Amino acid sequence: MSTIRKIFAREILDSRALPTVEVDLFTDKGMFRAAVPSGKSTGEHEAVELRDGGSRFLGKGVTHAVSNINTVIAPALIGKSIMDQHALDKIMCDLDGDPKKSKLGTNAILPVSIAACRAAASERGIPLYRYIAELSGNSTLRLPVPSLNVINGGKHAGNKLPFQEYMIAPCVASSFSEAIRMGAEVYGCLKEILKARFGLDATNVGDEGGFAPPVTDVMEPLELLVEAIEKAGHTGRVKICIDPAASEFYESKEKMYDLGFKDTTHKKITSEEMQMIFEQMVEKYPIVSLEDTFDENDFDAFAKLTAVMNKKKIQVMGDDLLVTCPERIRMAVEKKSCTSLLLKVNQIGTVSETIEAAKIALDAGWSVMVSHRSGETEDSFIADLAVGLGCGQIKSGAPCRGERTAKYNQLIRIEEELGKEAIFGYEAWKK
Ligand code: 2PG
Ligand code: MG
Repeated sequence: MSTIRKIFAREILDSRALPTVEVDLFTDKGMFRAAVPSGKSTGEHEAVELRDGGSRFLGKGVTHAVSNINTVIAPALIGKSIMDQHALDKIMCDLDGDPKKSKLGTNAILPVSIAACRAAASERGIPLYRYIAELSGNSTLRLPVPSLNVINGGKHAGNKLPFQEYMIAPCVASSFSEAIRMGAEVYGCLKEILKARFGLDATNVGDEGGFAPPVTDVMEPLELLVEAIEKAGHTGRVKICIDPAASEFYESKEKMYDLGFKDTTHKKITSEEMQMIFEQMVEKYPIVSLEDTFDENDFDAFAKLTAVMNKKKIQVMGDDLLVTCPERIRMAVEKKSCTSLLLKVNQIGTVSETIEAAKIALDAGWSVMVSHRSGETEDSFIADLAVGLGCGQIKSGAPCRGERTAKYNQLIRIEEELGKEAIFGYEAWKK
């Protein structure tokens, strides 16, 4: 049985020119590498990402997290069997001692956890997605429906659009590669529409590779998407998902949402008015998923929306609300706040806890969407994670920019490898 021989961490760059952590983990089978992503519209309750402060990298350095791996985690894990993911993750959680991982940092623990998972898959002689399926007790490997974020706003873009993500989901496709082709075609048509309407500047892209056109009205991107879907010839087959990331413009003192928060206009509305916007949106546009529609602490507002959307079979998804945290997911199940979990590995910090969070949601009859972060690396772990969990949904940004396509391209390879065994996630989505 192979044991961990060496662990070495270094500081590398993410897709926003900010430092992040990369780890090389060695066993008898060779070297296994992993890197961590980083969010911008982060949830208040997420596990802690350690940043150095000071002037280096404008305070964003990760040398403390790197040193925690090289001097604290590595000595504790060297010599341990690679085959017990749960035990390895537990050692790291115990070394930290804080459920939010504030001592070592989630950016120190997670890359080791992921690299160990890769090493174990290699030890077993099976692909990573199959090993993840084994770890999670899942027997159905499934290629996920991609949600491609093609119009960026909120904190991810330099335009005035308050809502963060407008995604296209090519649900009605026969395979993942067909879905990606359809998504890329809509993306190309959207680019032409934006260029004709607003000029070439409007085709600049935001953090997740989506366009950042000069629009302010939250409905306008939906019009543009419907037009682009039609132009590409995919009406009825490509649906829409949105993530307003509402906590980013919630004013807790006044209990109001400021749709003019990137502007000086300040257009403040109540939670009830937000709900009305979502109800109007789903009436008029082919929306299938609504994520983070309210403030991250307002379980009740989510529950009111869920009561309406569940009847229409539109998923209400918690991201900042749930932060991939078992306790918060259980609370949302009890309060009927959502019907879907957005699953982010670095919100919780280990592979074992990520799988546990997904299982709680799936056991409650919810759907699960595996997600990237707005700051990413070339690491494609989440592609294998989505297939291994068999959850049927993933979001990894636009079909543009290498750190986004790294995940989609890995899914194309997995689909090819699975051949006839490949199942596309649309069936799971419909349920
Ligand atoms: C989100 C994510 C990813 P961030 O809100 O869903 O798209 O953004 O990584 O900035 O939290
Ligand atoms: Mg979100």
